[in-house]
Amino acid sequence: MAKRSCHTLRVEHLERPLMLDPISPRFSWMVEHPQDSYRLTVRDGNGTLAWDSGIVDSGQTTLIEYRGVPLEHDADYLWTVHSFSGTAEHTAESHFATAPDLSAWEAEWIEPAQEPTHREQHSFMDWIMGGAETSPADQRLRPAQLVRQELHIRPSLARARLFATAHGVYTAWINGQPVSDEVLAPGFDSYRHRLSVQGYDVLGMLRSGTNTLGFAVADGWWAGRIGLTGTSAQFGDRLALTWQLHLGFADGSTQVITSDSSAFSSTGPWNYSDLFIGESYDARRADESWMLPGFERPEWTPVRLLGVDASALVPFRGEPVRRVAQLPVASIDHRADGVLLDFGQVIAGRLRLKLRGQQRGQRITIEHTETLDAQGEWFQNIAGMNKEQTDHYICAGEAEEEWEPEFTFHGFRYVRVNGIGQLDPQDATAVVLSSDLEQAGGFRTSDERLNRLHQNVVWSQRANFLSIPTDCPQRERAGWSGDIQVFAGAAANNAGVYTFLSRWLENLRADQLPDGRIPILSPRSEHDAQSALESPGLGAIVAAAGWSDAVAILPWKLYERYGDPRVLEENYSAVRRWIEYQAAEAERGLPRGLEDLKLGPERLARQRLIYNSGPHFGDWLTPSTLEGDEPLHEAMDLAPKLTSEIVAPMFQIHTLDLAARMAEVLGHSAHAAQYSQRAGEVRSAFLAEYLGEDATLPVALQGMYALALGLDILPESKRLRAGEHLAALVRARGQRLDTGFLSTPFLLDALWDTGHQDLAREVLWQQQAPSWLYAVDHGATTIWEAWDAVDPSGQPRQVSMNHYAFGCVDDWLYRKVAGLTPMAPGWREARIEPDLSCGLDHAEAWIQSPFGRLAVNWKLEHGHLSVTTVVPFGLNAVLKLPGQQATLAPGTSVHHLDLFATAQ
Ligand code: RAM
Repeated sequence: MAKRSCHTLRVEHLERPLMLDPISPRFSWMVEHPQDSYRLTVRDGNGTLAWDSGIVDSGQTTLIEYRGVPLEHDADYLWTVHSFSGTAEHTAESHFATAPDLSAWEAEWIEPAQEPTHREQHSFMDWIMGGAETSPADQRLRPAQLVRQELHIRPSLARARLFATAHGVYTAWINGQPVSDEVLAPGFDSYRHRLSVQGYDVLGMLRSGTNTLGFAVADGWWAGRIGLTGTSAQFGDRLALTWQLHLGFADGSTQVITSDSSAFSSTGPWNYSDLFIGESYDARRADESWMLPGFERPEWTPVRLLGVDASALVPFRGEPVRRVAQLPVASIDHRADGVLLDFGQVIAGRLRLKLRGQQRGQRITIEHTETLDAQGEWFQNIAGMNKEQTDHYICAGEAEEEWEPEFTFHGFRYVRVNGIGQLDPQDATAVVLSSDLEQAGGFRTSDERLNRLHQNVVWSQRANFLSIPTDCPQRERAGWSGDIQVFAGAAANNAGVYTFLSRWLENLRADQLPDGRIPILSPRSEHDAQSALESPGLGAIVAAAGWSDAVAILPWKLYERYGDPRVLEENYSAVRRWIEYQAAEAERGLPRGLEDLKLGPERLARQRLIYNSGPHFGDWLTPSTLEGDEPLHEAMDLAPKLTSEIVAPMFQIHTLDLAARMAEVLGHSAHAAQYSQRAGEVRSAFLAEYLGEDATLPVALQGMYALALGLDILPESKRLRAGEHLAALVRARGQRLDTGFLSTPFLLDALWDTGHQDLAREVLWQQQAPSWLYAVDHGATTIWEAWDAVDPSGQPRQVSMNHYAFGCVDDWLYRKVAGLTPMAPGWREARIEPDLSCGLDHAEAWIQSPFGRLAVNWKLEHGHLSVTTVVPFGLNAVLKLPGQQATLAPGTSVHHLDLFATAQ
């Protein structure tokens, strides 16, 4: 394939976006030549020039801001880049479209005739006590709704955009054809504040004359069972839709058709459809003629009009959920308890089934689970509290029929099908659902276990980047801020996450409380808020150290990886408010042990600076705290009790440090100075209160030292000694890690940076639990929530098998094992320094940087090292090998080194 000299054209990080905010978008492209200057032009749909940058003497290829005439809403643009290199000119062009002006939304909300969904209010305590009683699915669930409206279209249509959203999740069709390949639109948002509107190009689907716009809408995140407690109707208990069709004609005229009183609704083939519980579909009632013009049935009822309300509407930003892969059956077993299918991989998705010659009315039941038990028998690792994960299909009785659920998904590797008789494995496919992000990295080595570990991370990322970043795709599917905060670095290596995470941050900010608290999860419903008020213990937590700090950590990570300061700008004031909340809490509260003591004025002053009170998750799930005989829910309390007082101030300091850096980048130098000063003061107070003479911390856990080192809390003079304490703790556990959620991302670096490189390698290669390779050796295909989710005999526990948090180690694999490290924001500078003593003969990795592909491939053979690197134009890379350092030219380079010679 010929090399394209100018390629990967993006606007606001997206290729050809359709719903762009028309305010000063930024353009980026990639080049295969040294660029001396560029020229950008933007033309509107009529070919009129909206902006001509003129020739700009600059090598810049990323995030160049639009400076033309104000862009229109709901308009199409063509943009062209001319990139000059010497006497050569390279050009490329692309398109983008802007979102309609949602403040001028004129369509009514329409509500299908429906019974409101059954409200179940389960509490955190119900969950702790082993699950609330739930009745059978068909008693508590209701059908999805169909809505149809006929449209009369004039001839000479030249442009057609459908904009739509729902209370619920929807699929739309025009004349029987789906308007897009999106799944579960409009996605999950903090609906009270934000509801995403999708835009679809539907020109090719409409014809002049009568057309039918059809929708199916189901409970989804809006009204269905979601979250840890599986409570229903957390945002509303009724389904509704609103949409506008914007038409442009050849003569230049335009027309807007909206959802209105001419729409009719009915139930269709779905008995019920719930995001968590599953779907029940009666194919005998499937009749696609409702999607076509001319359909009339007396049982269809007019919709109810609810008026216009655009207050929460926002243009959808980012990549929608799609069917991103399909997996064939890896093995099949016809057993007495049903046909057992193994897809060989834990995923989030659903089953597509082809059925042949089934009797009309035959009921097929499809159950899902992530693991079998040690004997290979059916085992539900997540059960109770509306987590059935079971679909039902009632056959139409045709010679051949095919079904895939529409409005649900499951976390699974194994499926048990009942009611089917013989099943040909060719007839079953696992459909993988995920937000459709670009793959942006790869990693491979000469060791299959490490490769599997990396693949496990990628799969957990795929399964949990589903509309929002979630903890797990079966039990909670909640946007836990701590989980994504620790995983963001790894995530950004594997996929283009900028827009996906920026959109989630919009939700997080929308959910910020008036007092500045950033919630532990987002989207956060009224039910979440209410149950925190009513719960004891951990259930009462609203904001927490290391979780809430995601509001600062995530933007900073994104800035580091993508070099885009806008994410800092967007989140800066939310960070400031969170910092003020922490300061106020520090002032108000003392840790439990000090409450009754009479503190001298100096200590009191120090304590008043440190955010070290209140309930937190602390270094959540620290392994040694879970080893006692207590029931799990009590044991889970231990890490928070032991570690919160130290962990919370460390994150307070870290967030102050980040705020100072954010302020610096954003040009708020007075703030930057204030925040560094405050960080210094809190740091000194913390060290005076908690750091012992010999660099000890009051809690002898690996995580405390890993955090103190990783978050740069300690003075330089104490770092090495603290590193020794950490190393001693690691050795005392037999070279096994004993870190929780918050500290795990820092453990290997903390050891490495304080001179314990061999120990870091041993922890990485460790095979006894807790360790990463233990899971790999025990058949994991995703990252587990608990290090010992499967015991040495193969018996699984009732925990999530698909939790990406501990997959944060993937960042280490890219940075240290392969050696790709970003050194300046947006990979403008990179260091390539593989760990040649990591125990491998070969490792390779690539990253899609904002400038293009950066890659390394190193091989060791009999002491001879060869390193091949690929560096894109615009990125400055240095290769560091034992005893030498080289600045790399753009393109491919090969370096050879005789390591025996270097060692002498
Ligand atoms: C669990 C979630 C998540 C974690 C919280 C504290 O229930 O699965 O991973 O962030 O608790």
